[in-house]
Amino acid sequence: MRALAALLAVAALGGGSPSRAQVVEREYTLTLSRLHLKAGPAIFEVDNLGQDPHDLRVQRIGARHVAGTPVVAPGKRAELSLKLAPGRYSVWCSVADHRQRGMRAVLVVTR
Ligand SMILES: [Cu+2]
Repeated sequence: MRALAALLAVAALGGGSPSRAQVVEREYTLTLSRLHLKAGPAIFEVDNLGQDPHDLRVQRIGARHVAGTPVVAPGKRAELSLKLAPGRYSVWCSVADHRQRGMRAVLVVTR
């Protein structure tokens, strides 16, 4: 019975297979392949196609926790795995003043 409850919980999260979104970073843009994701496990693939180092920060608006990648060198890639709750998320690059220069986006997560 407990196993069944666990299975149902996984099914409610979308079968456990993570949603994926690509994040392309350049000077000074941050482009998400999708601005809407389903709640549950997600993997962000960060591709730094710029000339400078960049990173990725993800924070649910109103929450304290900030998730992120290490700095990604030009031409390199990183992945960030997260469990997303429904809500609106700020997504940005935290290197120097890149956020103010335009490396930011808002992501919407729904049930
Ligand atoms: Cu940056």
